[in-house]
Amino acid sequence: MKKLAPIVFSLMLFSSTSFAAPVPLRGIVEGFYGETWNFETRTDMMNFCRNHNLNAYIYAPKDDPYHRDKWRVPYPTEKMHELKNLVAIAKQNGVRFIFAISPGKDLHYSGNEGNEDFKLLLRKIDAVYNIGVRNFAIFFDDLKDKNGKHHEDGKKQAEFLNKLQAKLTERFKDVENLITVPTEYYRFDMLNGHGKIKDYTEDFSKNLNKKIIVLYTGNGVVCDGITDEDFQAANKIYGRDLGIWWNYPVNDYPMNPKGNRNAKLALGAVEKLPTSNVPAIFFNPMGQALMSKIALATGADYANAPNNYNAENSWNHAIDIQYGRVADAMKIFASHSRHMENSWAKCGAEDSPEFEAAAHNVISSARAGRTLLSADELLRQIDNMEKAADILLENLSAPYLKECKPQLEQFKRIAQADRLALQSLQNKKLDPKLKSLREEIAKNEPSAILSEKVAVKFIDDTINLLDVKKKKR
Ligand code: 14T
Repeated sequence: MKKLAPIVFSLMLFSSTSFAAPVPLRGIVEGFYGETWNFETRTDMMNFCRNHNLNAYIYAPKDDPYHRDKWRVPYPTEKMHELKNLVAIAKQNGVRFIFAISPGKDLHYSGNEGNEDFKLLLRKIDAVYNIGVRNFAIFFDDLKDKNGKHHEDGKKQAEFLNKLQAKLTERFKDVENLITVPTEYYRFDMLNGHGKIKDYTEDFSKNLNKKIIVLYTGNGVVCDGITDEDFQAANKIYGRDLGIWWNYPVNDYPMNPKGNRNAKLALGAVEKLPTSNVPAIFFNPMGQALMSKIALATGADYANAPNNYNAENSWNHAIDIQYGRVADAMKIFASHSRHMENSWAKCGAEDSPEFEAAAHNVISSARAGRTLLSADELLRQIDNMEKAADILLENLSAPYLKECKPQLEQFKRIAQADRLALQSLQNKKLDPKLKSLREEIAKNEPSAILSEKVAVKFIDDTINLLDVKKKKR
């Protein structure tokens, strides 16, 4: 028995994962706008990658001036030294450190200026090669003007990358193939109004060396999953299997006209990703690194076995592992902070479907003037929400609170307002404190958003239903 157990165990493991090969290149792309991660955070993330069997990290912070705006300028000595340490730490953790440059804003492709720029880019790459980097990426994303137009030439970009690829293989025997993001990097931007492939994408995809890995973000920039059909359609446009740059849990875009960047935490699982043939996937995280780890751990589960991935199980497991004795509280909080949606973005599971269901019953029975349906169930949830907020505010360590305190405090206000709303519906009379509490919530919305279409909506629905002044008009 003692000898058999490991065999049986490995057979079980094998049979449950045999149809799901891992995504070959899988990891994190530090590719968000706003304050870049610091050395300690990046070090911690390398360790996280090892623990979750992620094998790549792309260095592409939009607000590192030497990555994008000042791409021609060499890194200052101190920065170089820090990068060198980081590259070594990545290596120790079995993580490829992929260094990205975004030169598209003002890169010249031809003539003397083109030759000069090519040299400057090589100089920049050389310096990073010398500190141990063996993987490079060139990104051409976000080059649109105010009118949403770009002026890029796909053929010139592709030829530039081909030339760079050739130069790197000739010069260094140990450099891996280039990775790129085109200027039209989501499927609906690769097509014109009639579904025809646009010139830029046609030229770029046709001319680009097939060895170069191309990343895209799905049908949109931040989109509600990539079905296998969507994925095949995008691959067909490109004549190769595309890698994925997945924009979840990134939260660097405002969630409403008044909201700041980073106001809503994306604490859900990654979901709705293709089940096979993905050559590479990189998850773009939040500036809030610790809070990103729930989604990133689920992303690692996906990338290690795309075909066996279960978002719900993975999400529960990730929170259990990361939050220990406060895991139950975290699950309640996180379930109200998963769905990212604004006028152009949509990603992540709906916020608390349990609350939504109970609140729907309460509101519709109240509107019909009947005895409230599901009132006990809703009250139970509201109690748990307020308790969860208190438990987390009291027990999370300082680094965690630094990333989520405004949202936890907002969550507590929302729960308290939900309680007043439910009481008001039961008394068929608006509690005067409810409106001031709602205003307090609104005051904090620029910096803390969650459950806006669920637990906050219940407050608004209640006020709309019971506010006599509003009704009489
Ligand atoms: F490179 C790309 F694949 C990509 O996603 N680029 C940016 C990325 O750096 C950013 O973190 C992400 C989420 O905001 O989306 C891209 O940036 C955009 C794109 C837009 F169309 C930001 C705002 C937009 F309206």
